[in-house]
Amino acid sequence: MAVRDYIRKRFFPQIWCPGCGHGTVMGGLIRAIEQLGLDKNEVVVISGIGCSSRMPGYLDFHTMHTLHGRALAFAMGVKMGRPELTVIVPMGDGDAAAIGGNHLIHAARRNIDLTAIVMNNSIYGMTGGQFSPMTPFGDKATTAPSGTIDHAFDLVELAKGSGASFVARTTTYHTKEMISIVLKAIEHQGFSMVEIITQCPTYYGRKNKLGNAVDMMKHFKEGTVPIGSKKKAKYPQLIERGIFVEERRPEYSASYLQFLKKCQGKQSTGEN
Ligand SMILES: Cc1ncc(C[n+]2csc(CCOP(=O)(O)OP(=O)(O)O)c2C)c(N)n1
Ligand code: SF4
Repeated sequence: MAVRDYIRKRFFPQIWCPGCGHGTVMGGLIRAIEQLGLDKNEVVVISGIGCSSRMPGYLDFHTMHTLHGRALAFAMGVKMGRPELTVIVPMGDGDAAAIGGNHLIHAARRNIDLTAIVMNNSIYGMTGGQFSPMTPFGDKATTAPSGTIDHAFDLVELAKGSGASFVARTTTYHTKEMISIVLKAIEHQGFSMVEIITQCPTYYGRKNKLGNAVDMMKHFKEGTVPIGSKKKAKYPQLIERGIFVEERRPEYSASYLQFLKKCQGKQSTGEN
């Protein structure tokens, strides 16, 4: 199938600004699903609210557009009810790390088989450029005209520390790497968190004088290195990309089914 076969053309043109990275992420996700050969009926894409969260509207799978920050809670309900489905959750950095931060850490702790794709553009795009928990210290936003005094999360470390069994980071510049990482994340049986560093030229780029979308993507090229690169030792400010964690651990929806069977067995034998 071609990329257009996975798109709901009736909802085009899409809402994203020219140069926004969210479309590149959507293209990467479609290519990963296509390469995996998944049937459209097997895939559910669930989002909250935000520019990034508009994605399910354009994708021709089973989709849900829910509440800001709560996508993982809805996704967990779907996965528990229909564990055979592949559930993918596109999120913004505000959606995932601010209002939805609690859902993120607990989904990771439980190791439920969901794929969280966090589009980190370092800002709240949809609501006009407020700073998010991923805005770097000192950077500007509409709510921090002189620079934020908050320190940003390292989303990879947060997911690792919370128990996610697949944790990765890539950028919208590194599209081939993005497709291969998203594909592995979907294949992985357990909670996967993929941070994709992406550009919001309209707010974060403009407020911080980072140039246009191409300039911002050049920055992703120059400011990141593959995990284990020697350059990182010399220039510690470089951000690492790649797969940080890939481990097999008991998956939550499967453990729950096993637990149910065990309880039902006890009931039929009259055990407590
Ligand atoms: C409960 C609730 N609080 C706040 C909002 C307003 N709101 C909508 S989207 C958004 C932030 C979006 O930023 P992010 O999640 O980073 O995604 P982006 O738009 O940058 O892709 C906010 C605060 C809302 N819709 N619901
Ligand atoms: S405001 Fe930013 S995040 Fe939202 S569509 Fe425009 S460029 Fe993308």
